[in-house]
Amino acid sequence: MFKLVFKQFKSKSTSPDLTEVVRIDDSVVKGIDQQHSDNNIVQRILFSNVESLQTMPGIKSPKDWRSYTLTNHPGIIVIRNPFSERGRRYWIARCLRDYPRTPNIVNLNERLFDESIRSDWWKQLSLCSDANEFQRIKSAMRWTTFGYHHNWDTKIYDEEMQSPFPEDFNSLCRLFAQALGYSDFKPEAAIVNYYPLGSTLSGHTDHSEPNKSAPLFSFSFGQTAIFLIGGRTLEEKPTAIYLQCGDVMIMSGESRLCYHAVPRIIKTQTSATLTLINEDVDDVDIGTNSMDKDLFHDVGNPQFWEPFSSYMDDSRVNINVRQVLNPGELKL
Ligand SMILES: O=C(O)CCC(=O)C(=O)O
Repeated sequence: MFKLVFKQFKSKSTSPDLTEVVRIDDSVVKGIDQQHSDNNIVQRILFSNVESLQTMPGIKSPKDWRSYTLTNHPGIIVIRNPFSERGRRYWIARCLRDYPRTPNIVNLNERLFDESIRSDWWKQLSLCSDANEFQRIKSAMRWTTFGYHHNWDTKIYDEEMQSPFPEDFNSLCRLFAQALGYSDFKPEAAIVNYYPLGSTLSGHTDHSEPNKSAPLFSFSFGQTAIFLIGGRTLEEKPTAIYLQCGDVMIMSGESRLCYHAVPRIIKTQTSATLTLINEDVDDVDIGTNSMDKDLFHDVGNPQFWEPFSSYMDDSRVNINVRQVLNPGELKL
């Protein structure tokens, strides 16, 4: 059943029927829970400890977050875009410019791309003046990993295969983990997935982590994904939901080991290159979160932001974060 639904959404020859795709939107905010034909209900939830949370620049106040669960998929939580426009731009720029650099690992094949591209993809893309080569380099980037690197062949994490986990992103993950009551959550492995329009991610479960009970955090930016969340086997019919720019999805509890996939990316927005003037960035205290203050400032500048905006015009970026070690363990 999972594969059939995946195929229907993926199909290039027909437009998929989107009527059953769950849209988590403001009708729920007005107090009406959404009910879908398969009895899936989207319910708004409130976190109890938001008052005490120390938030970060670029994130809305936790008391204004809009968070939802799906009754048919216990453990799935979606926080609808808790980022400001500047915040979204900051994390997009980190994912494009910084995270695909050495010592992080990228998918780019050494037979097709030379070392300069594999060690600093965005820089080489920015320097490239040939339109065909630009497109080749741009569309080839599909993932980068940091922290513990997932070995896609053996599906095993290795103590020797790690690169530093960025401090700012560590702070971001911990903020959301704390909001959900997972104050001991340690972000230890991250995959940034790059999805040009037309790309997909097929059905899988994430079970390589020795720690399978810590939640998985997923941050989506750019164009909208149709995301399928199924059950523990491929027999169960998945639910399709939209993951939109800025959404934070958490796979916790029962859903942590469920099948999921991205069969389609839908273009829903044109990136804006407007100057951001509504936040006084110079007064923002970046220090405690180790954020890149210059970057946080620069993303408000249209010239600086233009290449990022242009990339996101036909792409989606997703950062997927896991805890690898069990509580109390210091290494694998
Ligand atoms: O792009 C997404 O939303 C899902 C990514 C994912 O499932 C993964 O990286 O394992």
